[in-house]
Amino acid sequence: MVTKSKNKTVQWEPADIKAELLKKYPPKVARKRAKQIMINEALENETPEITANVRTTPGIITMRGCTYAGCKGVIMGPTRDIVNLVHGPVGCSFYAWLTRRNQTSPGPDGANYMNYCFTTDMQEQDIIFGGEKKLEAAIQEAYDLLHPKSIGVFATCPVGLIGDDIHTVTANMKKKFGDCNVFAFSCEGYKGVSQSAGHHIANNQIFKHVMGQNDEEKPGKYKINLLGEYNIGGDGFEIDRIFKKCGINCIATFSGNSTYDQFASAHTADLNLVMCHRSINYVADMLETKFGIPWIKINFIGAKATAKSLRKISKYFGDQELIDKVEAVIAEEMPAVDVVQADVRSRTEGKTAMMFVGGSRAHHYQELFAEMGMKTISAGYEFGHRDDYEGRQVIPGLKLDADSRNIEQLEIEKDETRYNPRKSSAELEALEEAGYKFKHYDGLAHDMDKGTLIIDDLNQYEAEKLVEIMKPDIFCAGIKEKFSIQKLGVPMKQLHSYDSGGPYAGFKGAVNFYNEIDRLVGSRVWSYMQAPWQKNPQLSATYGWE
Ligand code: CFM
Repeated sequence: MVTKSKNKTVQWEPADIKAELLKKYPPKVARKRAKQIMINEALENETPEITANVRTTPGIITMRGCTYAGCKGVIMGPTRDIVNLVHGPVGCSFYAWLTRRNQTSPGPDGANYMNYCFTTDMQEQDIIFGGEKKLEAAIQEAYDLLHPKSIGVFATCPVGLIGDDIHTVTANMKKKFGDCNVFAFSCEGYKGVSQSAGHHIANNQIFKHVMGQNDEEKPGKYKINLLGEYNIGGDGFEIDRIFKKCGINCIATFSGNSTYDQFASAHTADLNLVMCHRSINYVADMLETKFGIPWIKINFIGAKATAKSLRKISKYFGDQELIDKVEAVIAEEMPAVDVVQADVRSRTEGKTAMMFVGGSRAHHYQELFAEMGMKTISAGYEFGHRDDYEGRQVIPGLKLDADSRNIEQLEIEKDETRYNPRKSSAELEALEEAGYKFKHYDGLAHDMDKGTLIIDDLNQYEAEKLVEIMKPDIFCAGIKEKFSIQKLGVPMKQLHSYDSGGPYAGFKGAVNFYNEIDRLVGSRVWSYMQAPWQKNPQLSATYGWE
């Protein structure tokens, strides 16, 4: 394949690159990694299989985080009025506190505990004699100080190792208080192979302990929940702005800018929108089984994707008033987007991008780059599962290994009194016949070109190799990768934290993104990264084993 950008023509064959990435590994590791590096090719009507959601080989510097990070940081971090109490050493507590850029706007009650770091500060003596008493005292202290609606307790690795019974402690405290929902998460860092297990543990507990607690009808005609949107860099604020303009009522967001009451009322919505498929798709399934709420996949990253998603929502409700309103909003928002898009495109057209982010973003952001005329030549997830790569049709055939068995699968049944199908089966069928897709996600491979490289759980070594060989115009990942990539002379954009930028969702977000990427790929600063002695070495040497 040949990729062209303004100043260079790079020739590469995907199979050669794959071989080069694997060359340095011992044979056993190379065999395993080979299955996680997929050359995207259109087989007859199907996507080639990739190995995903498996343990990282020890010794490899993975980009992944731990299960506790996925539970405490990702899913529960953005909710402002549940006290997040970490049972564990202060390092784990502090690290997971405000390190992810989810924003919030405290409501009229002002309850916002996100600015506090709550921890039991476990010491050696607690590890030896047990930490349950200390945990009980910490819950009591948080309750006395703040009188929150709810307290969530998070287990770090030592808690699981010594066997503290956090669920009994929290159940007792809940009973004692009477007006505070106290519950716990067994989300020890080692519990799964990545953050993904932590998402599942968090979502299961919210489903069991909070959802369905408030039956009060919420006002509004078009009631939705937004699942898998975490308000990073204010993305959720932009999406909320658009919803409000269209007259769409968001009952609960999981979990950007959310509150306890939103979760408790989520079962009163009439449609679930799934944004980040990886972190929450099973919750949409559970809400459908228990309460009868259908779900669709949407994406608000990219202006076109936003318009498409809004049209999907209005089509579901089928009300002409909403359909017209959505069209009017799109017509009003798009011109400003188009102006900036046309301008930056004159400079960004034909440039190349790589993106390796935890889950959905490595897929969603390809839309924004495509709007700028940029091509994604390689992408992958830190912890996506096969369905995130290949599409949901592979789910029934997924093999359950020991690690996935470790994560509780809830058996959900229809709620006896509150199950209420939002559409009759005839209505659902009519929509499907008109091309509407429920519970549908094609995955990342489907949207990538033939010959691109899709790599699961990319590591530090492979990232550098890939950049050296393919020389993309921009590389997107996280803080751990940022500086090593910049040192290779390639601009780097963080797609987890947005490098303090954002929002990038919705219409206004798209404009922000175009402008920032334009500046990054157009900057010459990274070409000055080579020090004089690297260009003209006066001494050269090799290692003894080379
Ligand atoms: Fe979903 Fe996320 Fe992502 Fe994710 Fe994450 Fe994130 Fe992410 Mo960082 S929930 S999978 S666990 S879209 S924190 S907001 S950016 S790795 S790609």
